[in-house]
Amino acid sequence: MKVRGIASVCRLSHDLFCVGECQLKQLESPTDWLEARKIKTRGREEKRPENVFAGGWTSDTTEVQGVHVTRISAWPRGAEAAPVSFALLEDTATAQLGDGDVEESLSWSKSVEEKLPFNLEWQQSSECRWNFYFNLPAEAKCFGLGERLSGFNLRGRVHTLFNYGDSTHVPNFDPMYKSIPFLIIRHQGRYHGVFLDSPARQRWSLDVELAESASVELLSRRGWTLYMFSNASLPDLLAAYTALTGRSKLPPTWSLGHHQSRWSYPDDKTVLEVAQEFRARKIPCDVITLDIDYMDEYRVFTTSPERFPNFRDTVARLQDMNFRVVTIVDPGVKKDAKYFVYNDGRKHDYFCKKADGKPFYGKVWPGQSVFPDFLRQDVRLWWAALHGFFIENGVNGIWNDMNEPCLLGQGCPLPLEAIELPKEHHQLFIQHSPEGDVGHFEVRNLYGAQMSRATYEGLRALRPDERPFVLTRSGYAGIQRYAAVWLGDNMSWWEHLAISVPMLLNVGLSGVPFCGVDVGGFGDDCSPELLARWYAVGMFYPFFRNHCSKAGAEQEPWAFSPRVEDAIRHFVETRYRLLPYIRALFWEHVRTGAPVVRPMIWDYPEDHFASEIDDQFLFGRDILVTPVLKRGQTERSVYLPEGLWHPFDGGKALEGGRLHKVSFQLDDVPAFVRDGAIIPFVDQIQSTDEYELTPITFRIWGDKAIGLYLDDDGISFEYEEDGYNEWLLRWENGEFKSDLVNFGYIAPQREYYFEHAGRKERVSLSR
Ligand code: MIG
Repeated sequence: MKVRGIASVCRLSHDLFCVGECQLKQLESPTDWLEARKIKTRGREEKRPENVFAGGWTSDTTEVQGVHVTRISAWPRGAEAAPVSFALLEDTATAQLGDGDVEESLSWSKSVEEKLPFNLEWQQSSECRWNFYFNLPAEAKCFGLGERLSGFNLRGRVHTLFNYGDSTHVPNFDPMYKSIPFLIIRHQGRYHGVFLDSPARQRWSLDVELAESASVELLSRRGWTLYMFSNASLPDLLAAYTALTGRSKLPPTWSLGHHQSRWSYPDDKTVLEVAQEFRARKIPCDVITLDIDYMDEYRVFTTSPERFPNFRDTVARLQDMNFRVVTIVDPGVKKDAKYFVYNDGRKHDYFCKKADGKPFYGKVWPGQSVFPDFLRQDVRLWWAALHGFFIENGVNGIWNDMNEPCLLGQGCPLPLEAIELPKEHHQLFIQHSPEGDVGHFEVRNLYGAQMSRATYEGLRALRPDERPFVLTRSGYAGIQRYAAVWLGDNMSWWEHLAISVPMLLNVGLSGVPFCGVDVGGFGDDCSPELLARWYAVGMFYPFFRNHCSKAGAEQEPWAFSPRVEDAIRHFVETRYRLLPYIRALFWEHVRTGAPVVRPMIWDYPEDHFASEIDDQFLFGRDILVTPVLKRGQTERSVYLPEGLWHPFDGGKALEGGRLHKVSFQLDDVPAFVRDGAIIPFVDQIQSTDEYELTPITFRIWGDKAIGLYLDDDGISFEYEEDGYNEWLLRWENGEFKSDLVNFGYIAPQREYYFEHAGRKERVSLSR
């Protein structure tokens, strides 16, 4: 076997990229790139390429949250260390606007471990390519890796991590909007994690050849750091990973409500009508989202003088109806000599330039546009400050889109079959990393995350007493510190309803708790049945938003028949009634890094049968969601783990540890409650503005039960300074008891009740 030498490699990359960055060779998408790759690698699968590594490396270990972690950093010849990480809490490059984010430094001790778990080995096989190899025993399963268009177990295919936005999510579509290079391996009931911290393109091949082996190919001329977490329980592994990469703050309570969006409501009149419709029909809702058409010809930080002439007034009128407003902000800044953002950014040299020093222009909604270099602290500060525009107009939250960044009419900027990293001048543009200038592809996976970071830090500085709400499409490891995520342009297809479950499970296991997909589907036309069934799942998405593309048929909750509207109302109402429970789930994330939607193995690790299931999920410990995911289906088989499970909407409890055939009508909440749970329900409200004064009932399932009730102001950061209340709830011998755990928040008075088997009584919580 002949190993490709550096010279021929350069020729290959020259062939691929010599046409200039605007015409980079593009695949006829969707291409089965595996086929393409086989041609390029034929004869190479068997034997590893030669190791040309001549740089430096270190290895050390520590314990993070009780989990053993081995860290390896490597860098090529000529460099002095691996690049500064943007994923880690500790290192997060340069100064912060608000500190308090930085956890205590870990202490690492030098070690050269003989052998890493799964016999993990690494090498460098060309000046721009690193390889990692590890064993993947037949029985092992793989999870995590962020946003993957895949069932729960990621084995058996290749996963490319190179942020890319394409709206056709067909089954063989590979690189998605986000890249989170954290893989979880379940082996013999224990969990191991591999986190390869590099924002350059990675390709994880998870035993495609069925040879019990896996590999990662990283295309980079810089170094990297790899963390190997070994032999933990799944919750401990997440605690450790999120101790390194950070956790989400508690979201503002309003952001946990129901969001309504549309690309785009054309003008202020329509937006106000939609809002009024929610109130008139009594379908709870908290947020109206404004997509790109609220802007003045897609210029970011402006509003349309024709369609939203009194923007501040419109926002205020929505707020008078107890709505919040979230506006979209894209990274592309219109090239327009009369536009202040363009001029100001140009004056300060904030936009990315090509390798020859000339400005980089890319086509997005406003036409030719320039792109801020969000890796730079000064650029982030500038971008942060621009959000003063939204604050002045009363806008509540920001939605970051197109931040891979995505250029219109362009395919993936690095062809899928490329096995070399092109030279800087073929990497779209140059960015300024802490180590100096680098080609964009070296750091591409950071672009969206650093934009959302700028946004988050801007909102936090501009409105210090409020928890920011930022939603992003693109992201990298650690994105949970700055933003909630949605999974981009799905379709109004049953297949995309079904796949949302494993996709969100893997996003959650990648450290990002606040996630969802467009309810009803983004592209194509939704049907009445699909919309109702989608709401039945969506009410359990941590981020719960109905959103739809320009071309799609209307899919507001009332778009179809009264029957469908009634079903949806029931689901949305139930979502709102569960708010105290949902808030506690985010508390749990803050404390332990746990996701909000969890695979069944989270709580039933010994249950081998449960480890395969990805059409059901746990919504916290007490609720098992078992949705109907197929057209025309009214019955499905449900696997209940050990114990007794109560149908959510009432009825006879079922015994766990086996399969059941269960029927779910269009308006049934497809879920079960664990026997032994106490779940706080708030009385029906239409908006979270009514939350804090509304009575709460602790609903009890079973003869012996426990639960948790947490309260805080739902908006400020006081909870970080002890400004919250917490009770442990118990039900024993027909008696309800509450034990105060913490009291630091003076809450407005409200009434509390418990309810058990039809008996409802008022209670007062212990002080
Ligand atoms: O090129 O802003 O994924 O949610 O509605 C499409 C318009 C740009 C893509 C987002 C979608 C949004 C749309 N955007």
